[in-house]
Amino acid sequence: MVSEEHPRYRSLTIRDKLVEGYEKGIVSTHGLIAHGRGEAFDYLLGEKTSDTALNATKVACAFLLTAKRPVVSVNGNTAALVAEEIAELHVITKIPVEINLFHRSRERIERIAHHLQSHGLENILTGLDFVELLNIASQRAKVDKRGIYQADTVLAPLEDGDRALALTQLGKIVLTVDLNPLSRTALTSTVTIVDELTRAMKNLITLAKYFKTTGRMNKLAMLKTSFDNRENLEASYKIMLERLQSLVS
Ligand code: PTJ
Repeated sequence: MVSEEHPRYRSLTIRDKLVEGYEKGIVSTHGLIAHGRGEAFDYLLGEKTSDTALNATKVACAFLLTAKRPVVSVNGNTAALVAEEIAELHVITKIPVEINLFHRSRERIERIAHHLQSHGLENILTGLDFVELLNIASQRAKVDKRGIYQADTVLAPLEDGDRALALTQLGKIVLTVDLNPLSRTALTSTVTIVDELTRAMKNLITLAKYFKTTGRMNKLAMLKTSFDNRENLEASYKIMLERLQSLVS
């Protein structure tokens, strides 16, 4: 157990969650490596949510709440880190949740489904009844017939570049959370939240609750049209560069 007094308590707690997920067969070995890459970028962000990221989260929330057929796509890392938040978002928005894996196996799908169920999530789309999308060269091509296949908007945190591109080519709105503003996923998605997943999901939930309960849904259309993903990415990149410069000067 890490002490709360430890200066890197939050970061170490997140690592603990991933390791636990790995030991339960939810997170892939590759997922641990992917997290390490994310951590390096988060270090440059100062391990906090920037205004730029919060703005992107607002816009992603606008797309999710105004979509006709939205879906949340969950992989191993996402299930391990934010199962509780995924379940809470589902309670607030009723958006279906689909398991979609890069390193796909029936066993991992079942373990992730069980993990999500243990956080209260029901009616999970497992992707076992799937359609194979032709423009994706990985196991991620297998999408649930009732989920991503029919969706107009997909929230896919920690996505890989191929699928982000393929989904946008199919005319879908792709919303992602990725700490690396230079990744192909970040560059090809409709909205990229450059923030750590656990922070981004908490903000997304707060915003979804706000828009749902205050009846400010009329603001959502404007949020969507005034957003430029490239500009937002450049702003995140600049925050990281400035922090690097301040560390070396
Ligand atoms: O569970 P599976 O089989 O579907 O596999 C999931 C992984 C994450 C292994 C797979 O999607 C993958 O290989 O992803 P990539 O291509 O490594 O991309 C992951 C991206 O997420 C990288 O750009 C990381 O910087 C970023 N990232 C990692 N951890 C976090 C993160 N972004 C936000 N929050 C994090 N905690």
